[in-house]
Amino acid sequence: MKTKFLLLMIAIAIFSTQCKKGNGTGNNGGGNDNDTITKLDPVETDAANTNYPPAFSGQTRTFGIKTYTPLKVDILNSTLSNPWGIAILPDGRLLITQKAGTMVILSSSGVPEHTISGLPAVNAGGQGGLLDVALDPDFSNNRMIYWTFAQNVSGGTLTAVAKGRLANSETSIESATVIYQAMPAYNGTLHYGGRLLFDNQGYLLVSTGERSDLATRPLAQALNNALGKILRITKDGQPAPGNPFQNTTGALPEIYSYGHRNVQGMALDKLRNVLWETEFGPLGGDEVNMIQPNKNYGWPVITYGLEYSGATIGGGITQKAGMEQPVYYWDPVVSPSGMIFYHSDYIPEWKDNLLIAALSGSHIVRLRIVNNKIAGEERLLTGQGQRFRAIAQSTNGMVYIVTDQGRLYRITKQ
Ligand SMILES: [Ca+2]
Repeated sequence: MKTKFLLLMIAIAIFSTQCKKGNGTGNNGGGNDNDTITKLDPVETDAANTNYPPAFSGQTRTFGIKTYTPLKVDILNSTLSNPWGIAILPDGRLLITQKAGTMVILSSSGVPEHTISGLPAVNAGGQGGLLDVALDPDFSNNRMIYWTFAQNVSGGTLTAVAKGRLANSETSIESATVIYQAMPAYNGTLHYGGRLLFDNQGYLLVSTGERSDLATRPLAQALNNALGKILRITKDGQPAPGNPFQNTTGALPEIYSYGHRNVQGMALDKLRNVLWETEFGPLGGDEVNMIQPNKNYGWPVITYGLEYSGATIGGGITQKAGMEQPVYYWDPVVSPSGMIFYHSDYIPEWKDNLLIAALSGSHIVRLRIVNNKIAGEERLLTGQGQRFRAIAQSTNGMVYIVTDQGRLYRITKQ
């Protein structure tokens, strides 16, 4: 009898372990054969713009998922002016960039405290302006911050990276210095990319765009320029050690990956050291990519989108040897902007998921990841009528979001 009881307990223990594995919320690494999540209808119900077939099952319009944790959504502030990027200070307050060229500091409950002006001049036309901001990994000691912006230079504009020290008064940046310029300049105000974050080695990852026009598009495929790339640089703007093309003749040594259109979302899965990226497609074909150094992400040779006229792009192909497939794509587009890889246990259902701020989609995308594929999509904050621009997570797992209309949202648990 005792033996039977013991065996039963062991069986329960094993079953319990298996269930935990099967319910893995993110699980980039291990297997996940017991996928017990409730699979709903795909969230997208509108007609696609193209009839391109996906490269694999689940690459677009995966099944829908739902968050069951009761959430509380607060609008903490409605007076921001075209906010673009968010960094959360070590004390939980928010440092937010505004497109026209200022930063603001708000309390963790959204009360404005300081406005920071006097930054190097930005070109705020079109999609330009003051873009993203990132804190130095050693910010608590050195108060250094890094930001991206559209800069006027000879020959047009470009995506630039600057750094400086946040003054103790929190009303200015001391010793502001431009550390990197993504060349060549171009006379236009579209597709600057501009997302900025630190990798696990303490180097800056910077995204750029290909400046949109037919004339500049092919530069995304060439390694002799910084357009349509993800770049990896030191805090002084130099190519980071270990970059993939540092020994390639004619290639810029700061290039990390290439063949991108307009990358406005980057997020690091710090635990597994995986870089996730979103980029805007044309008519259809917004992408989520898992970025590996030296890889070619295809634009403008392969794409799941069309020209806005409806014409095909390039040869009208979606796959080519030597070019990476997006992990996921949207048609019609949602305009994916800022993104986080949600690390916290605070909202357990979201752990190891991607949360993406969608502009034209007017919602927050939640993507569940299983074995480096997307397995489940949810739309959050629908019906708000907002263009969601940037998203950040506090160390305790609360989520902050800003919109083009000037709102600051916070998501907590009820
Ligand atoms: Ca691509």
